[in-house]
Amino acid sequence: MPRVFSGIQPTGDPHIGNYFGAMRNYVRLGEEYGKNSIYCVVDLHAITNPAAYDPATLAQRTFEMAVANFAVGLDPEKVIFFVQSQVPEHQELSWVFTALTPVGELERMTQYKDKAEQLESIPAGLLMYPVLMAADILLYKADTVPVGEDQTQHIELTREIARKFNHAFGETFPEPKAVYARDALRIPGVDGQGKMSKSKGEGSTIGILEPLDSIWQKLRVAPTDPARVRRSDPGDPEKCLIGDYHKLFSDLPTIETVYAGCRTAGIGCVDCKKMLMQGITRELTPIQERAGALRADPDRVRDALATGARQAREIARPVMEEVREKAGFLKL
Ligand code: AQP
Repeated sequence: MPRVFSGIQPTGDPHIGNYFGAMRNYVRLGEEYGKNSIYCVVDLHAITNPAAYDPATLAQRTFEMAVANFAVGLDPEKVIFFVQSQVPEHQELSWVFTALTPVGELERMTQYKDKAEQLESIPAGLLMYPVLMAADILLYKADTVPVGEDQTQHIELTREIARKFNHAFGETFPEPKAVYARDALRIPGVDGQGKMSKSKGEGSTIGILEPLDSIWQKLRVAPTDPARVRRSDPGDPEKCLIGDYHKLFSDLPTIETVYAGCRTAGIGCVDCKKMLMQGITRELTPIQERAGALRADPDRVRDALATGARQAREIARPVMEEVREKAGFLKL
């Protein structure tokens, strides 16, 4: 049976990019593979980006990320869900992998280059991020990794690290494959500045737990097709953020209505945004209600995370023992 692994960073409030790009696949695969689907809040990754890391908020964000995942439908009784730093084998395996990974390959990673160029002093952890990610996945010998398209290069490196380890020490790890949500490969930020991303700040994101009036304020000023200068100008919904979001939140008749209306200038951008807001409200309201109930019972969330970490370690420990033995460490 396939084994699924994925992680999500507690670098801010989870957004609709995370939701459609990854979290919904966690739920789908969780229903299919039960305890063979393993998910974690990757807090050790979150500290590698100084722009997004604040020790004063890390624990709360980690908790909130767990709440969000449970609220969208992940059932911690059915899957394994935990916090990365609670399973120290992630770091141990990561260190073994650093010994196999050329620095040049890490420096070629697009995400590293994008982040590094914004920093004056680059933490080594930022460079090592994909090595830790490879350890996250391979520690569970996972072969299936639900992620957004932005992680493609990192998954490719994970496959390479698995190959290198197997070649050096004997067949141990599978070469995992990414699984994408085909309709949500890379959801654009509501500011119109590239990929929606937590670490870019709230101006980029529509949070799945964000109050609906705050979401509306962002949509109201969100850029649309620049060709529509006046209400009477026709536009191209394929070149418009709001058109992209409709495909995620609206039913087919609504999508057809707003797409045709945009092309003929029969519908204005504000009305189009209002119709989108109806779809967003329909999708997010039940999730936000479930999150409210979970927040009201924090011990239940903490207990679920503690159980998840125990279950994860039961898988991780023997794999790490196998790695130690194959890599030649002294056994006492
Ligand atoms: N915009 C997106 N569209 C589709 N999928 C996305 N993912 C993230 N953004 C989009 C996928 O969500 C999962 C969790 O990724 P993450 O925690 O790295 O999310 P993020 O918002 O991208 O977080 P950060 O902190 O801002 O990270 P950086 O700056 O590194 O991107 C992943 O499967 C991701 O692909």
